[in-house]
Amino acid sequence: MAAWHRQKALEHSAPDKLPIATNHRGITPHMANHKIALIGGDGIGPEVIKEGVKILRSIERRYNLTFDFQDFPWGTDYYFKHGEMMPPDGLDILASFDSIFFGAVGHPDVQDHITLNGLLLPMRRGFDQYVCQRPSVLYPGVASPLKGYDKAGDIDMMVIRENTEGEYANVGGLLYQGHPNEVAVQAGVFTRHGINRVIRYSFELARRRNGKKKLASITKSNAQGFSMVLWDRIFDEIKIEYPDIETESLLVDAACMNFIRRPESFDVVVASNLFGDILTDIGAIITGSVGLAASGNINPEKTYPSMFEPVHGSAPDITGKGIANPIATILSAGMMLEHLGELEAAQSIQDACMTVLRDGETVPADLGGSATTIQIGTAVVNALESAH
Ligand code: GGG
Repeated sequence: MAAWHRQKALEHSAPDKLPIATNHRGITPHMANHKIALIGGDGIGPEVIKEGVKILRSIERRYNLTFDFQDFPWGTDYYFKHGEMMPPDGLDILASFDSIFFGAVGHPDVQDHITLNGLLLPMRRGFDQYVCQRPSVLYPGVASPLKGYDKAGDIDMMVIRENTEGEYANVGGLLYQGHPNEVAVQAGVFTRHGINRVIRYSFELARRRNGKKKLASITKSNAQGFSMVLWDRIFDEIKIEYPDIETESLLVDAACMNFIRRPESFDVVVASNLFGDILTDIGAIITGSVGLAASGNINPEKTYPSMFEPVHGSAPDITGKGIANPIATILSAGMMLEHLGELEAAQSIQDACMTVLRDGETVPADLGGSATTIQIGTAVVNALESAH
């Protein structure tokens, strides 16, 4: 494995590295057992989660840990039967788990705001997962569509998306619905508390990451003269405490151009909920495919379970064809183990994915190959097992 990657692999989630496995219930078991809620969700979600579980079962055989998985059939099929995406006590049920391993939401027959607000966003908000951490890394054996970026690590950034408020706050309403004078009001909610904590988290990450010691803050404060001016002001206040971190503040349109024009100049990037979502799609495509983009929705204090999911959605166009790339989900499982304090096991998942990508024998459809979802999962298990 390339040296850059070994250095980088374990820097994703917990602000304080935990040498011993712990969970948000404060339990530090002798032989760690982690209670994991599985929500495959919609479309290709269940297909990729199945491969993630396959890798985690292999981890159990190699490390001193076990997983108690419990499957929850929530999502749009549940909505068709019950009129809601999950039961009313869904979050209470999930609260007793150490982590949530999630696939995707979205169905062609239901408006996306219903599925998103019925399942994914309640978890992010209800469990105060205010950090959405999304690596955008050019992995070995993967081609970037950008000219001149051809070596592993040529692009290597971590985007931190504020995950509980901002443009996703779901505050607003409709007036005179269906009439010619219909009005929609959608408010963005930006609090000093919310901005402060996600920016601080990002500075801390920039400080401990083996990167360029840089943090870029992305807003649109020329047009959003209240909320994003507050964000810029808080960023300027906090940066004084981190003289070792080089900073830049960019408008989101410039940031989009620069992700393509000079992606190597970014290290850690912090942005609002919506801007972080858009920027990480660019980050995914310049590093090969959204099929490789992992993410963690993190409650850093571990008061509640965190949730790990691929960046991609339910992909109805390829659902059931068995060709979805499960690597984003498998890498998300690695981020989950890191958050749970299982650092060695997390590293081995990361290493196994890199081996498969570098070897180039089992290539998923989104990277130009013809390997099936199951074949890719099996290749990662084989890589993991042959490394031990
Ligand atoms: N696995 C991610 C997923 O299902 N995404 C669906 C989606 O629409 N997400 C919107 C968002 O994360 O903002």
